[in-house]
Formats: sequence, C-alpha cells, structure tokens
Amino acid sequence: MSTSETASLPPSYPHLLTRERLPDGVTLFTLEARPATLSVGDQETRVLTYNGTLPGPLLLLEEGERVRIVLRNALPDATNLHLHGLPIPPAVDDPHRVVAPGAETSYEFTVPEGSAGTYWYHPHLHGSVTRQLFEGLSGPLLVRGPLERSGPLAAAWEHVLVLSDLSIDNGRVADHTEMDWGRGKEGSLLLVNGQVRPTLTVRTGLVRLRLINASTARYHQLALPGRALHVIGQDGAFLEAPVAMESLLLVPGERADVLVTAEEAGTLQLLSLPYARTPAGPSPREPVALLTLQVEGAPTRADLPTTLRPVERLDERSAVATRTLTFTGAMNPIRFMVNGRTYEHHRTDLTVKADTLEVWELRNPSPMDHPFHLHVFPFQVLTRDGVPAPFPAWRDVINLRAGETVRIAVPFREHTGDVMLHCHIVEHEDRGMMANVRVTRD
Ligand SMILES: [Cu+2]
Repeated sequence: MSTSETASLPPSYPHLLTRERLPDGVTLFTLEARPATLSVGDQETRVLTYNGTLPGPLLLLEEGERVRIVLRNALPDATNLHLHGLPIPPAVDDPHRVVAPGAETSYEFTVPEGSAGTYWYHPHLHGSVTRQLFEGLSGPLLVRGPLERSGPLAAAWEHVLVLSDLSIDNGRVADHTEMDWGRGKEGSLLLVNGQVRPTLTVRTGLVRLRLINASTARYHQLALPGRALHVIGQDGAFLEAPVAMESLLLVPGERADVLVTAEEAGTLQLLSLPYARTPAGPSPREPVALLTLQVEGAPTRADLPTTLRPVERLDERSAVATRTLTFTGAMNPIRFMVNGRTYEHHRTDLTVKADTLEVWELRNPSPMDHPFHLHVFPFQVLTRDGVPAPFPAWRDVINLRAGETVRIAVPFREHTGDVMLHCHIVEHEDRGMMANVRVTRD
C-alpha cells in the first residue's frame, strides 16, 4: 500500500470524537462528563465517562488549528478539564477552574506549531482528581503534524492504547482505603482501552503504538518479547531518531510513541513486567499480558525512519536560577509535600521570570518513586544522580526513583500565568504533593 493511500487513515481507537467546523473557522469538540453503567471485564459497573465511553473518545488535533473544547458537567460533583502536556496558555488550561454540576465551560486555543505528539485529558480539580480519574474520567489526545503527512510514519499503522486499571466492588468502582492514599491505588483489572487483555489485529508492516499511562498510580514496565520497542516520541514531542529499547518504563501521566516492525504474520504479547515502585515490592509480581497483537497479512518490509525532528540543546550555563524541589511524605494523617509544604490553592510557591531558563534539582529522599509533572512548560532531563541523560528529549512527566536526584532544565517561554507542578500518582497530588508556579514578566 502506498503512502498516499494510508496517510489519510485516522489512528485506530474505539471512539473518535466528532469534530464540527464552525463558520468562524474554529473546530468544535464537545465532551460531556457523565456516569454510565458499562461492562468492564464482564462485570456491569457504574463508572464515570466522557460521552459514555471508557476511556473517553480520541481528540484528534492538527498543528495550527484553532479549537474549542466544550466541557459539559453531567456529574453529581464539580469537575474540570486538564489537557495534559499541551503547551497552551495557562489561562486556558487552568486547573483552578471549577465546573459545577449542570454547568459547562469551554477551552479555546490554537494548537501550537511543533506540538505534534501524544497527550491526554483528565479532570484536575484538587482533592477530586484521584476518584474521578480512577472511576474512569480520561481520554487520549493526539496532535498530528508534518511527520504524519508523508514518509515512513504516514505509512505506519497507528494505534492508540490507553492503559488504566480498576477494581470493582458490587457493581461500583472500589473505594480507596487510607493505605491506598499513601501507596497509590492499583486496580486489580488492567485495562487497555477499557478492556481486559484485548486482541488488537494489525496488518504486517510498520506498527505505531501511542501508549498513554492513564492510571492513578500503577507503573508499567512494558515489553514486547521478540521485538524491540523503537521509541520515536516521549510525552508531547518526537525524539531526534528512533531509540531501540527492550523494555520501557511508563509511569502515570507519561506517554510513549513506539514503532514495532511486524514484517510477517504472527502473534506478539505486550507485557507489563514486575517493577518495584514502593518498598512493598513489585507490582505485578510476574509479567502480565496487557494485549495480544495479532499480525495478519503478507510478508512486507517495515522500514524505520532514520530521523524525526531536531531537539534543541539547552545550555544550562545560561540558566538564571537553580532551585531545589524536595518531594516527601508523612503519616497520621497521610500527606505529601513539596519542599516541606502541602498544597494550598492560594499560595504561590515559586515565581519565575518569563523568557528565562531555570535548572531544577528534583530530590526524592522518600522510599517510593514519585512521577514529577509540570504543566504547560516542557523540560529536558540533564542528569539522573549525576549521570547525563542518554539522549535529548522534551518531557512533561518523568519518574523520580526512590532516593534519586534528577536535574532538569526548564525554559519558561512564550506564556505567562499560573501553572502547577505535582506528583502524578494522583493520590499524592490530592494529598498535597503539588505546588503553584507563577510565570511573570514583571
Ligand atoms: Cu508521588
């Protein structure tokens, strides 16, 4: 099949959100947050959904287009929407916004040039995030750009895989225990696009998997035995060239854009390998199959792209400030802190100057891993415990291993306003491991 024949195919995902072109040239998307009773792992379960599906529908955006996303709240509780990873104005992607039951709001912005990548959306109302996400509220968001229109990626078979987990108790999503708030709750059902161990049928050739970890707390050490994972993108950006990995850690909130060469028909298993993120031990304890990839069709060549997109080198000598952020927890009651303080809505924790580069030293002295996330401003890892990052990459979620110190370079460009940094084990975020950052030109 030629490139031109496949280039127009949308990525494969169970639900694509309908786009409506308005007379003013804006593309309109409508999301309704509402409860629904769905079959999850063969059990009828009351979950929370966007537009009735688990996970929510795919928001497919193009670089440069003007979009308006309307959020209607048909939940019994307040909610809001975070467009995770998108570098758009903080006044638009504002987690302080409260959408009351029965109310609606809209998020309007231009999709930035150069932002082609893998994103997702979920609620971000402090104190309610964990339960709303765990009960089902999340969905994938892709931005497509020039690399999707021609060349090897345009010819690749593209599939969106949202990883989440859930426990069911009497037809409802199981409650959190106090211990769950400390450790971060892992559901007993491992879901891919809302299904337990589904089979995905793909054609021979180059297969592109857009992986999103939408779990509240579960880590995935992913592997596809017999095949390398050729990582071409992490979070909302491409790498410079594919990086072959035997396994790939995907922490909550993190995304990976992966190519698999499937030149002949056969069966592959996407595994989640044991990974110990807390002293309580690895979870899962044995490799678990998340998904079966059923490859069908005549043998064909699958050529990897050799280059993708240049990644700027940041010069840390030009940084105007170096800061230390320390992530810790405490008991009785279970709570989490950044630099010794639990989150407070109205407190500005850090003030940074727009159009400057900062170096942040992220310290995790606690006995468990914490995934660090910063809104709106992508950053690059400089070193992990003093070891330079193996290749340059723009990130918005990175894991901080227990005991580890990670240095990152953060350019505060283009936007001003208030953004948040937090742990993406959202139990920890809701219990205080979050801070407000004010970006100002004054
Ligand atoms: Cu954490």
